[in-house]
Amino acid sequence: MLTKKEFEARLDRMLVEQEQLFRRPNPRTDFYNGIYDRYENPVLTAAHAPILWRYDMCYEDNPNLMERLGINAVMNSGAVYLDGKYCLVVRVEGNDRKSFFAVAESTSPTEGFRFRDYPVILPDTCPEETNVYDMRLTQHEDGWIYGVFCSESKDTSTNDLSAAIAQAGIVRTKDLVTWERLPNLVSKSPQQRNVVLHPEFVDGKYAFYTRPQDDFISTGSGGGVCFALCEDITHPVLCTEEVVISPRIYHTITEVKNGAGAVPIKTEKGWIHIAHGVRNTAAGLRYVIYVFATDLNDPSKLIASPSGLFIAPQGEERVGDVSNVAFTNGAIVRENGDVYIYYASSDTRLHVASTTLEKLMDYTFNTPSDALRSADCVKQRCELITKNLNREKNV
Ligand code: M1P
Repeated sequence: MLTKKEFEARLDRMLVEQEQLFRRPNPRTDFYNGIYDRYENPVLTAAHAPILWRYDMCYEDNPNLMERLGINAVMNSGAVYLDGKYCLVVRVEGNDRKSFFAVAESTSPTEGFRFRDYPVILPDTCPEETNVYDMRLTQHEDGWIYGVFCSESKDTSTNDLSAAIAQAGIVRTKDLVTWERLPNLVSKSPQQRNVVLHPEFVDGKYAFYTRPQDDFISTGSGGGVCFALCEDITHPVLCTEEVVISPRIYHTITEVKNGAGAVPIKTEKGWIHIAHGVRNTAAGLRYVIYVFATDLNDPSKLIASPSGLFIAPQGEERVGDVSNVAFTNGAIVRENGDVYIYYASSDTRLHVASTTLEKLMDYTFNTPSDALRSADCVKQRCELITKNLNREKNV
């Protein structure tokens, strides 16, 4: 047991060390691909979870200063710029495996994020809901900020203890403080995850990007990221068929599954989507981030599909609770064209990559599409090589 003096000294030291972590600068790395920049440190980790969330600070009740409610991971985060701050609604996972949402904010897009004192208190309207995660934040033209997230419940129709059902939960807020819960999205699919609300009305209706799936893990007959409309968000039932806009394709980065990520970004050439794709390997599933674009006037129409992956986990990012995962569900676009993509690595920590609208558009609309066969990919690469060799001759 610690003496009271030792207890106070240890607590002070933990608070000082955490303050140093909050203030740690986060310079750009030397990584270069001309598309985006990477940063030296994650923007949030489990160590950023406030001490007051984890420790009982009362000497009489906790004389060993034990961590009572540990935090296991801090990851997939929705993102909005609000009242001069970069605001992240982060998936925080306790040592008990349950996830919850918490707002972390900073005046800088790449460092200095701190959690608010309390997690988000979602209205508890679904007694069967066991777990919530991966909120996408949409600043909708109707004036609300919507949060669409995965609401997970036990599948009681089977004896399989691990069987679960994923649905799209919906909340809305004006300030990220008070949240109104709406009913879960109703679609024809038995399960839904990675659902995103489009920021504008389409044909006067709300528009959702969905990811139908037959099973909790496997998408089965689900063909990829879909698009569908909904008349009334307070009674959210899809009123059109879910049409596939970014398909799963054999021997590509989306073969096993894919899912919408950040809210699509409006550009003069089309809506840019930053999503995730999953393939299988001998070492398990590999999640990478990819990009596609849809038509400005018809967001259900795919107009650009740059080949392959946009962000893959690198170095330490490759290791964590679920290794080999890069996953995004939030990006912030500033008025000056700066773009910040918040992505998690290996279901463990949260990072940022930065680019600009100009670069993102160049990448999206000028990167060749996947030629789908080795022979055709070689042809594609040879054309590039020939072009470059001719350039050298011409210089
Ligand atoms: O573990 C990787 C990711 O797995 C899920 O994504 P998907 O539904 O596409 O398989 C999500 O649960 C996500 O939270 C997680 O990061």
